[in-house]
Amino acid sequence: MGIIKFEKNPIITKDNVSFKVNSIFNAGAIKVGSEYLLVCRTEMPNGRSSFVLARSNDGINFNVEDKPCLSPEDHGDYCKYVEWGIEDPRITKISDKYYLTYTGFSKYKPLVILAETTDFKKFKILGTVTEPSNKDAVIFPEMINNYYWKIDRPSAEGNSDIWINRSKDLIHWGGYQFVAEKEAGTWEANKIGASTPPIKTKDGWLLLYHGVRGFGISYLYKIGAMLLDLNEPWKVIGKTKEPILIPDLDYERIGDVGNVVFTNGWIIEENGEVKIYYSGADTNICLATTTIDYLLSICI
Ligand code: BMA
Repeated sequence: MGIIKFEKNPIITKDNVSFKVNSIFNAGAIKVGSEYLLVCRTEMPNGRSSFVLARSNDGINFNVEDKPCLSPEDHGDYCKYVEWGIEDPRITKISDKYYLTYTGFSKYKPLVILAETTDFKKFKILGTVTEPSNKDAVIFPEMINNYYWKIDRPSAEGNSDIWINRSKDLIHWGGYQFVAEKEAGTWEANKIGASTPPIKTKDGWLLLYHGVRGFGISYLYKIGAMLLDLNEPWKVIGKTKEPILIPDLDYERIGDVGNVVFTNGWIIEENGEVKIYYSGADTNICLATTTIDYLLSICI
């Protein structure tokens, strides 16, 4: 079946937001009962981002709430690490709680913040879970070998590769291991990073990732998929040979940052259908659909 971009994309733009924003994009996604929730990044007119919740009964038509659900000033002791904004939330459900990992941006450079919620109204800020410079963090939905696992993307002296680490309590992390690096001379030649939280399949942990290549005077952001070993999740057992989503339509090419498709949220339906919520040109929220079977077939 491939990957199908929804014909009426984008599904959310700033016209759907009742308060003043510069843009709405890069949403974390989760289904709670029969309701689809997106925690969307809104860049405010001053250029700093907050999160706003959007709700839907069909995964396509969303209502954006009339005020942000989480803002930099809600971060108590951690405010100084998010002074320039909070960005790109990923959502993982573990037992009865929802965990958000997102970028805190400040003069200290990007790092990862962890927050928990049960209702998407009140958020408990659990704190910083990386040092700078690090972003693109996703948490696995269950323990593996008695540990929680987190993938992130430290930037080390020009390297921007995917690493994994583990924790007993989601707060203290260690056991850092390398997972995947960018591939020279390809669509992911400059940087890669995890996009969506991994989901468990019969063949391994499946996740989407983004690859970046400098091209002329700009960067092209595209999306691929990879498969990690079920018991040793630092081992890549499959990876798409080509990107699965590329910026080739006007709403992906034209905007605040042109030629970008970026995702940090997907929803897997019980029948194996996959809804990928992605953003075009850092300016809107779009939908693409596929299936787990198709993604597995192109990873292996
Ligand atoms: C990344 C992040 C994303 C953004 C992407 C493309 O580094 O900052 O928020 O969507 O760049 O500009």
